[in-house]
Amino acid sequence: MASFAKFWIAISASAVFLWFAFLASAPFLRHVDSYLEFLASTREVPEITPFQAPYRNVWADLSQQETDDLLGFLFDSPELNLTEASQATSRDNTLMQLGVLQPNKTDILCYLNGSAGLPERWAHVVVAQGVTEDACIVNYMVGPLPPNALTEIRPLKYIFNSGRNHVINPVPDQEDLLMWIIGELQGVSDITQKMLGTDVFASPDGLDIRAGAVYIGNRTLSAWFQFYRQDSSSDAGWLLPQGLYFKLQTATRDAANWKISQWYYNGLVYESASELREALKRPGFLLNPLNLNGPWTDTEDFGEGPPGRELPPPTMIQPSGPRFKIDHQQNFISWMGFEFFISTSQERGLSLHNIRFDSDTVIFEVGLQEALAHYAGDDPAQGALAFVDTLDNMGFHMRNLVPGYDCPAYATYLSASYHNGGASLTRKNSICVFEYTADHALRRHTSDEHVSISRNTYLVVRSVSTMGNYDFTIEYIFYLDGTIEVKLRASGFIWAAFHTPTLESAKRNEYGYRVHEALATSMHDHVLNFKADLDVAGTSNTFVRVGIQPATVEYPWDEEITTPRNTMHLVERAVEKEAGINWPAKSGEMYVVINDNSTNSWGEKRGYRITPGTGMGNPIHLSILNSTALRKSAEWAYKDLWLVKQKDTEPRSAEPLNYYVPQDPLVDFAKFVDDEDVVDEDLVIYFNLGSHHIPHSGDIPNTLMHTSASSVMFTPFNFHDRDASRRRVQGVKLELGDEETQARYFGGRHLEGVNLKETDLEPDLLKYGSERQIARNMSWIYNLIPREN
Ligand SMILES: *[C@@H]1O[C@H](CO)[C@@H](O)[C@H](O)[C@H]1NC(C)=O
Ligand SMILES: *[C@@H]1O[C@H](CO)[C@@H](O)[C@H](O)[C@H]1NC(C)=O
Ligand SMILES: *[C@@H]1O[C@H](CO)[C@@H](O)[C@H](O)[C@H]1NC(C)=O
Ligand SMILES: *[C@@H]1O[C@H](CO)[C@@H](O)[C@H](O)[C@H]1NC(C)=O
Ligand SMILES: *[C@@H]1O[C@H](CO)[C@@H](O)[C@H](O)[C@H]1NC(C)=O
Ligand SMILES: *[C@@H]1O[C@H](CO)[C@@H](O)[C@H](O)[C@H]1NC(C)=O
Ligand SMILES: *[C@@H]1O[C@H](CO)[C@@H](O)[C@H](O)[C@H]1NC(C)=O
Ligand SMILES: [Cu+2]
Repeated sequence: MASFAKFWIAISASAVFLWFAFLASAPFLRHVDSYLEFLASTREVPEITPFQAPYRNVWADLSQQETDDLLGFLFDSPELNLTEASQATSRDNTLMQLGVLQPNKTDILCYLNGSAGLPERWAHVVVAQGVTEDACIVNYMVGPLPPNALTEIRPLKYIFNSGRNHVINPVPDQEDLLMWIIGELQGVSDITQKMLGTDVFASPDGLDIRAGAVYIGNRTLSAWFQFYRQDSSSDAGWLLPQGLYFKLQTATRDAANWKISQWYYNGLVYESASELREALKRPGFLLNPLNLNGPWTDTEDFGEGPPGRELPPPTMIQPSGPRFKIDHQQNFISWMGFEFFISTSQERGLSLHNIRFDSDTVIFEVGLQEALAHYAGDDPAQGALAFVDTLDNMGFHMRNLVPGYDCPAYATYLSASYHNGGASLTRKNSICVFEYTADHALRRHTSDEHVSISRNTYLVVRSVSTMGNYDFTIEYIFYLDGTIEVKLRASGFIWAAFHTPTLESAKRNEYGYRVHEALATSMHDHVLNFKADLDVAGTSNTFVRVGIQPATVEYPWDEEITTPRNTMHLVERAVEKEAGINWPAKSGEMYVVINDNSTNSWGEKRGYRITPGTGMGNPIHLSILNSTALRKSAEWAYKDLWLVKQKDTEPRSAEPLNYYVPQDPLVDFAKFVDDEDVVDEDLVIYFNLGSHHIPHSGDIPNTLMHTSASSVMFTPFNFHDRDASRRRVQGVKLELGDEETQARYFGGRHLEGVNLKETDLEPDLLKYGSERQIARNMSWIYNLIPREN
């Protein structure tokens, strides 16, 4: 095995990661890479008067103390029979991950209205069970958190409508399997040399393998793999697929039952390596061009550009510090009448809780549930790819944000900590919070006497999850009128396809476009599911569709016209049963969640409208019907939004481990929508963000964010007596007329106390060329650091 160990290192960390992005089960093999962070950016804003949340953050993930106490308890449990990750083999039981088990909403509401104390703290514990012959991944609930005489370990079932708390682990012995594959590929290096010009053992830029079509059966696994070039010179390995594929089949944990069964090249399937080898010897065997790396994959151009590129662009400043307040202990934020809590989960990233506006409840919980990318193509990789990214932990991969680029330099940066793979780790600066003033007004009006304009300033809470090739920027935006926007932007490297020029589908551009010598794009849908538990002025809500419809009406004042008047009107109807709903065609309807028992001063029911926001058109749902890859594991992907009744037993639409049991998922979202009444009920809206991504030459090297953005907005609708931004905006009213123009500022203005150096507004970039600046200590460190208390 010693020589294998060398190959193991030679095959590169990325090969290991990419493969396990699909088949992740051993956390120690997860993507702990050497991405760097900009420590110098840490910006703890000193609080002059400590700001305190009115309640405890009952949604917060486990603290270090809670984690330590819990670990002690778990490792003492004979039932779990855990082995420390550092000493474990795949035949032991190991702790995959730990996180808080969110308290039930019922208990939280009682705490918030004072009728009960703090909800009990429980943990959600995921164990990779390798001791038994049937390796499983098992979910437990453990609580009340130790130290507590009552702490117990229970199978966690109530949040899974399958009634099960475990899945069979399809690749329990990953390391053995990878070694085995490497051994097999060693035996065919003559083929890879001849067809791809190198082999998996070549250093530095040999071949990588990445899984495409994966079929998980009852203790069986079958997966097509594609060869990629490794890439030591840039980050662009994703753009270097090669045209050769092989199929791995395993049954049981015994290597005697593992085999490489088929090969695929140039549209043809070969039943074995020797069949392919024979074919290669035949005269006239067509070898396609190789897809080789070069400057074309570089994301940066450090060379010359158009005139002006070297000058500083405009930049925002925050002259008097943040205007929002944060309770850093409780992750509670208050800004301009908004109040909310933040929590992080290593699977799903950021969630916001108990969002109130001027003390009215608006959204009890909003957060990501799952991120799906579903591809199409006619090869065995692209043709069956479906990533569900919570499986590889969207929160854990919320990377360090770069001040001045990801968020304004003046933003407040927050960190998040997780327990994963036997260690407590902190992602520094993985969340940013800042105010920004848009380049356009929120409102304006000019008359003969006056012109009055209000600034559009909003608050952003942002994070970026980098899931292998792709970076998802997810943000929550708060506007001065009470609007809340959830926005997604995607960037990074596309998961590209090998361009096989002889195939008819390639000639027709059926799945994408040729973007380099031997590279094609492949169409895919990004569908990211979010939960929005709306509590519009309380929990008793109704979803109303307000149609904007043509009508023919006779009016008594219309005597001159002999036929009735063609016009339009509003037609309101409540949705009475749980349902999946698409955005209306031609924006012909408004969707409003109202509170039947709460009216404004004009007697109108108070509501919040749900509408596509500021992205590229309406957010999408999955184009594929009844996806073969997903089976029943992601039923939320098939409509734009869903309206269901809130239940403590249905806290999440998706579950990462669904990936392993697509036919019989732990959480089958379809079962949430079971015809229950939803009038005057506690409603939950699940909605999708995303896009049909049809990459073209402009996606090389990276996808751009302005065309990948999608958004949903929750905006007050008869919620107030008039526009609620009026009393919190800044603006100016100018008196017009013959006399000298007089300016009256409302909401404050920058007259005094703002002393900026010229260079604060326009930094002298020439300075950055000098030795002195280059010598500045930028303190780059690994982006994963041991958790601090
Ligand atoms: C506990 O796990 C070890 C391996 O880590 C195994 O040898 C032992 O049989 C297990 N004990 C029980 C009771 O399952
Ligand atoms: C939530 O409520 C369910 C019953 O609906 C119960 O089984 C479960 O233990 C509760 N969860 C927590 C964390 O208290
Ligand atoms: C507090 O909220 C709970 C859950 O909504 C409700 O059942 C209870 O009646 C409320 N109690 C008070 C005192 O408002
Ligand atoms: C899965 O296979 C095992 C034997 O390997 C068998 O005992 C079990 O019944 C099978 N389960 C299903 C659902 O087919
Ligand atoms: C809301 O109003 C309806 C009638 O409009 C009434 O039947 C119901 O009890 C009210 N609900 C609450 C929570 O006040
Ligand atoms: C989805 O596809 C599967 C497999 O082809 C089939 O068994 C099932 O009936 C289909 N379901 C629907 C709703 O079409
Ligand atoms: C740079 O800063 C880091 C942390 O602030 C410190 O540990 C390190 O020694 C510094 N390096 C130099 C060369 O000053
Ligand atoms: Cu994409």
